[in-house]
Amino acid sequence: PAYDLLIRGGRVATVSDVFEADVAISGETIAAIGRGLPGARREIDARGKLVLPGGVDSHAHIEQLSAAGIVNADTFESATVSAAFGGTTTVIPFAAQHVGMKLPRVLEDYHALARKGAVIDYAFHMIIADPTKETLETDLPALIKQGHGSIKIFMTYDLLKIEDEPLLDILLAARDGGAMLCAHAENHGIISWMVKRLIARGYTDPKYHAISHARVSEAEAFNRLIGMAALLDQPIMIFHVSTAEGAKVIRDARGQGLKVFAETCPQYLFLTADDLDRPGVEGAKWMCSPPPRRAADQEALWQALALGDLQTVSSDHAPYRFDETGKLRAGPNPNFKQVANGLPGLEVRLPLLFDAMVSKGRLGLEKFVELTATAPAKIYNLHPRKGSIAVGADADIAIWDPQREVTLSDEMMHDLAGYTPYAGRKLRGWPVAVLSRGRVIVADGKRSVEAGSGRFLARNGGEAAKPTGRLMPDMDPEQNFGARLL
Ligand code: DUC
Ligand code: ZN
Ligand code: ZN
Ligand code: ZN
Repeated sequence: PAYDLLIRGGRVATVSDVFEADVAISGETIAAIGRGLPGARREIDARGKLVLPGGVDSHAHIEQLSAAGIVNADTFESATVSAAFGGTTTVIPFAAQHVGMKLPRVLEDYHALARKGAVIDYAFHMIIADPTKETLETDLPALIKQGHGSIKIFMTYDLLKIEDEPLLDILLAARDGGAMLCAHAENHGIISWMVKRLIARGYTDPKYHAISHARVSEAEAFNRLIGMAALLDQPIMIFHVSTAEGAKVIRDARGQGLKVFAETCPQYLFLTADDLDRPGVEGAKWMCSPPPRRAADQEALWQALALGDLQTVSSDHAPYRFDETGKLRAGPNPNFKQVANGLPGLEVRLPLLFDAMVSKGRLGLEKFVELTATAPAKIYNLHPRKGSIAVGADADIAIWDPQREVTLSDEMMHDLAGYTPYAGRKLRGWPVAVLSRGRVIVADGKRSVEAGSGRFLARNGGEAAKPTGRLMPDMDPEQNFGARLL
């Protein structure tokens, strides 16, 4: 036979087209796309189904040690299996440095965990929490060259936050190495002040977590980060945009020609702060940072996705069990400040978006493919190997039944959080078979892939991480009395 596998008669979707075609696979890659392709050793009948690129989830916390010393609920195996069940075939989790840790060792440790457990392909963002001279001048350049083309920093969290001056050092190191700089951008002082005031006045329930992350803390930090990145002409990716004002800051920056990319997440499109308003401590299941906001923000974020101000929707998967090992680690009645932040979401990201975008028709199938696969693959320099159905690309494919109706429940999830924030929602459209590099890894609700078969994807920063070449006057020798600063 001409091919190893043929996906016959489905509707194929890319960012620009939807068309009926057979997709032929030889080995690990797509060998041909066309009508009436010749036989293969094996066929999958995809008539009535959609043949989509597997999702690329560019923001997920997996088996990650938090600064407070809690490891989240998943292993690389459970997290990537859950991703696969939801149609995602590439993930970019974090290799997280904490203060005092050497970055090369951090990367070795996360590589070892992923090598052992991952069932889909992966890259890493390197979290920098301790920007020493050694980290920035020796370790980081070497690690970027080894295929880690993106860095992440936090502007908040007591043990992780990077102040303005070291942030400039990190932006410069990213620029010198050609890496993307991703950021959790919230104003730390505003949040700390609000937390203390709320708790001192007895407002300790989970819902006050949403109030503590005052809306302005997001727009303020976006502005500050964008200003610093612009000073150095360094491209940035702003993670998890949650407010209308935050989206506007990004739109304005892009309007000025700055290389600012941004993502949002399903929790900001499908949840609001009211979801945290439940009896007792139950609302802790919906606590993440930034918090879900209001219906008007959801609308603003959809609009920003439609206009291209935001380019991707990632999960920010950060699973903690609702028990004494996770959310309730401080005891059965914690105040909101004592509850670990994060939601499980690797598995439901695509089905939630498919239901909203394709089944209910908001923005449509091509935009779904773009936001969930092609755009993140391009921004993080995994394209054309990942993120699209194209000849020569890895055969990472999700076959969707657009009519399958599923009611989400805690029990059906494959991650180890033990719950989904979306339980009870009825969705139409579900991935019924998922392939990674030509291997069927999930079909008809069954896993058929062994732990550790996912591969590391080495990449440099690529096109998205290249500076624009337009210098601010302060940094331009022709306009700053000849000073060479970059
Ligand atoms: N926010 C979360 O909700 N979880 C993980 C990390 C973060 O910043
Ligand atoms: Zn490495
Ligand atoms: Zn974050
Ligand atoms: Zn995150």
